[in-house]
Amino acid sequence: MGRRRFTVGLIALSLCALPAGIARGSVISQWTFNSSGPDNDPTTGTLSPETGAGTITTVGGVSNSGFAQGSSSDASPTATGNNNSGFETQSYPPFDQGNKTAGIEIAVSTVGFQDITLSFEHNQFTGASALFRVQYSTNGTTFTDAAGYTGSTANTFVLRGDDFSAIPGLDDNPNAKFRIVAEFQGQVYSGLGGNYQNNARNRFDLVTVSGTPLPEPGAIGAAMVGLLGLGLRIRRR
Ligand SMILES: [Ca+2]
Ligand SMILES: [Ca+2]
Repeated sequence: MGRRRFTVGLIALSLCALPAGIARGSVISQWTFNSSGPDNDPTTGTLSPETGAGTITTVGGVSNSGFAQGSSSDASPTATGNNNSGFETQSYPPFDQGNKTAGIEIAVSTVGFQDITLSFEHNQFTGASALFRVQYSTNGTTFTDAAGYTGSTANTFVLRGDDFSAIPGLDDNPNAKFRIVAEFQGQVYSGLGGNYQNNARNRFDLVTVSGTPLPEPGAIGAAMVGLLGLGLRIRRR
């Protein structure tokens, strides 16, 4: 292959690859809760995201109960050894009060992304509310119900989440927030087993907000200039 043909081919290949790369969903922010400096101790962890930026806080009177063994699905390098943490919460309200108010809140700017998804692993302990509800907010203050789910097995991490690609208000939004809250349908306790215990724990791991990068005309132009420059450098060799 001649040098010029190689150069043109390289540029064409790169340009072809660009839209596919932009169309691929990617992680905006992810919490593994693992200590960033592995210490072989799951009871020490962090509420700082391992990837991206954002905050996780408890809401509705729920207490932060620290960190404990995380999900076996956590494949992060920081989970190696015995450093795989999950985030534990308790002190949920009585089942006839505070419906869909208590749980955790996740704030992540989705600026530059569309087709937002939230996924997480949830371990509901015996005595915890079986029902939980995902909620989202486009303004950071008012929340709208999204997917609900009912746990059936206590003390086991289960993958949960929702797809917000039909909610354009969450796209490219610095105020995007999500909540995962206990739901008491009809103010009746629906539990995983035994009696409701507001001190029953709910543990979370791998809280992940993903999206599809928005195509930026300026960035594509800059990429093209860069690729042309690369082609010229190769030609000069
Ligand atoms: Ca973890
Ligand atoms: Ca640790």
